[in-house]
Amino acid sequence: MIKIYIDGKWFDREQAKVSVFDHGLLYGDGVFEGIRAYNGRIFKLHEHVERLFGSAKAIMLDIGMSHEQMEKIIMQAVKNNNLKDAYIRVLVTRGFGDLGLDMRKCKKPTIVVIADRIELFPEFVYEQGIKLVTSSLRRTPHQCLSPNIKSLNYLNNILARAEAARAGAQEALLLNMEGYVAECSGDNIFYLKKGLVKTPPVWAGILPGVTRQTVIDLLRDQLKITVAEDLFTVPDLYQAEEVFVTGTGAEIIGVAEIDERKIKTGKPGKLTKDLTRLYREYASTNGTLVYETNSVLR
Ligand code: PXG
Repeated sequence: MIKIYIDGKWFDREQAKVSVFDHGLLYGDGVFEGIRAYNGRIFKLHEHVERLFGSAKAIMLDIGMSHEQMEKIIMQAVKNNNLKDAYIRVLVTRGFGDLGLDMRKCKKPTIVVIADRIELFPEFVYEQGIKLVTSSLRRTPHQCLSPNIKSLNYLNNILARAEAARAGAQEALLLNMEGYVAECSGDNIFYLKKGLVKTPPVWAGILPGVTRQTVIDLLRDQLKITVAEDLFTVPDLYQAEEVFVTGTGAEIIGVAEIDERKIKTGKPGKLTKDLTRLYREYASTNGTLVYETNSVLR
């Protein structure tokens, strides 16, 4: 069965391979996106493709096709696999080069699109919430590789996540170099206190999450709740009424505990639950339609 797109061709899972001389593998030199399809609709396709091209531009990587062409390939990847609900991973690496750092040796990028079944978090995660642990690692500052770029260099995040896992937590909380809360290893973070929701601003050193922006919009437009993009500290989170994380895979997950401090009752709060429901409704009805008629088999 045709499955995975690599540089204009479709490969079976086992045959989908890239060169060991690809700078994506040698140096993490590339960018990526994680996108979801709900019920035959790709959620926030334009936003993800926009961010992909923005990340590529920032690292001087010419993807060599238009946004529209990339969107078509992503849609085709979902179609070719007959998926309705899907997780889509798009990678653009610097491509095949030599063993040196010089990007000029890489003549064309490697483009990979994988559409797969989505591994959903079990429902109890949404019911019970997750534990966070403040990481000893800091989010890479703008002075280094900008955290605004979704690059293939994820080792900082992976090590932070491993540290959290060793402490029995599901996510790691990363601070910026100034000690303000930035985000989690693969999710953005929000909290509620006294009717006001806060999340760190993009300039604090975070990935501008597509889910983050969707949640900000839903809070403001649908729930009429004030959202401030503002700096805050870890104790602000300990003392919050509700804390939740957002991401393409996670959607909205409540935080039960941070560094062994229970958030209020230690269960996801009302706003978190309302948002999870609202977000799912929105995501399953608002994406780019993949199929002409929206009735396909999984
Ligand atoms: N921050 C970081 C550092 C991320 O990697 C998000 C926030 C949320 O962004 P979106 O656009 O998805 O709302 C991400 C998401 C995973 C996983 O398995 C998550 C991401 C990438 C790869 C894997 O949790 N990125």
